Amino acid sequence: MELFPEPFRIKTVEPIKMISREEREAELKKAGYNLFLIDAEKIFVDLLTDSGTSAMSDKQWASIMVGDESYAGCRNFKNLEKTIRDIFGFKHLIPTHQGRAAENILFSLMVKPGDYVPNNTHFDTTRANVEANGGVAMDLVVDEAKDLTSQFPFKGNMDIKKLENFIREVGPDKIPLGMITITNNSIGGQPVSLDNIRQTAAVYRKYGILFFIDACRYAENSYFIKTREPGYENAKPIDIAREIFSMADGCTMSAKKDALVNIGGFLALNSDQLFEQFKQKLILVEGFPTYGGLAGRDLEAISTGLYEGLDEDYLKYRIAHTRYLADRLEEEGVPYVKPSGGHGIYVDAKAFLPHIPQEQFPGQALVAALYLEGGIRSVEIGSVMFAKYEANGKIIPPALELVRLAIPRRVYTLSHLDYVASVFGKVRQNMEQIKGLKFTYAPKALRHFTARFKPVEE
Ligand code: P70
Repeated sequence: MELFPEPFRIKTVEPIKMISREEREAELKKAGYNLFLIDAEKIFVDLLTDSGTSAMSDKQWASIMVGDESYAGCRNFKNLEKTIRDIFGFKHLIPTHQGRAAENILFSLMVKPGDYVPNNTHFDTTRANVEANGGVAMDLVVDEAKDLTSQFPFKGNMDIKKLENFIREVGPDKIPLGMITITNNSIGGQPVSLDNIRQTAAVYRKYGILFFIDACRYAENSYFIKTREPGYENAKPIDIAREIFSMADGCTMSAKKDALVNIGGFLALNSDQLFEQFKQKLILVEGFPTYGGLAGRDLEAISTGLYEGLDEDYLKYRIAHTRYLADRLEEEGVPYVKPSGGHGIYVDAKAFLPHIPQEQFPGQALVAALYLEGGIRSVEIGSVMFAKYEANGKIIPPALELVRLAIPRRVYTLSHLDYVASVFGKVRQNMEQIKGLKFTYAPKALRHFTARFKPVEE
């Protein structure tokens, strides 16, 4: 296995502490077996998300110090606008406090009841924002995505045939915009090929549909294109990114991922007319157009982070680091979505805990077990997050029941990852004792954030 050591050294450390098993057990019960409801100080290795959890560089912290906090016309906005034009090529920038605020502005102005929005796979906040405006969020990912063991290099791809059939079926006038999410988070952080983005763009263009990219992990996606797509092995990630976005009309971005900051996002686009509308909405819900939902210092840290996130040495380390955890889990006999993704490993909870039926949330049960055994925080991406229900209340479970181990950028060392793999080994030894869960409280939308559970037999 080729390892690529961290292309940085550590200048500041943040102590973490392991509490006792008894304390962890009490914390779990108190939180209703929902790890979102446990205090971060009670966690040892936090793999809940790679979003907003990056370690900023010395240069990014220096950027914070050159923040210009003028209400209007701060220099950091100009700088970020320049960066966005350089990397993404879009004319207009709408800075928001995070990705979902960009989604809110985009969909609330473009989607009306009865509309459809196609995507390879909508992320949950994207889906919720489409649905909140009366739209239908349609997922049209390739079939390879459903085969967890397939080594297909671009499992995140859009199924181009399904996309075109879908547009014909509902009619392009019912589709105010089409999207693609890079990388495809919900199915395992799997990349989309440049060829597939090109074909997706061509289909949208053919039917006169605006094309927006959900760009959260575009840098990791660019690196996968470089290493997996013939013809790009000598291209720089930044040039691949430029090529990707040259095919789109705009993008939504959560800067909390590949821009390596702890808060921030944006919407970027070419249309002057849409920009005018989005800008008015931005003023209403976020702030004046030259800071949006952020402070000047945040805008500057994003500018710096966008370039660092595209650095080839950084990306080589990032992808090798994630693959290291995959290889260690493989040694422990843990089934996960193959090939390993960009920002995390997605464990197949249905295969790992075959004695727990889907209606008893095997993913959530595994999340709880990993915390109890080793103080690890992960997140369920399965029935808790995505199940639908028949009118009589019967569950319609999603195809996949996954547990995501998201890896914060530049934060954990290889020995943290070794530790995570060893905890899986221990959980496996006592697997039969792990019980399924049932809801004691479940809100209607985005329920995974606040739901509560208890073990089934209680
Ligand atoms: C994650 C976070 C956010 C996200 C995304 C894509 C492809 C938009 C957004 C929204 C959310 C999360 C999930 C579970 C636990 C904690 C956090 N993804 N599009 O970790 O962006 O969060 O900035 O509003 O992945 O995957 P934002």
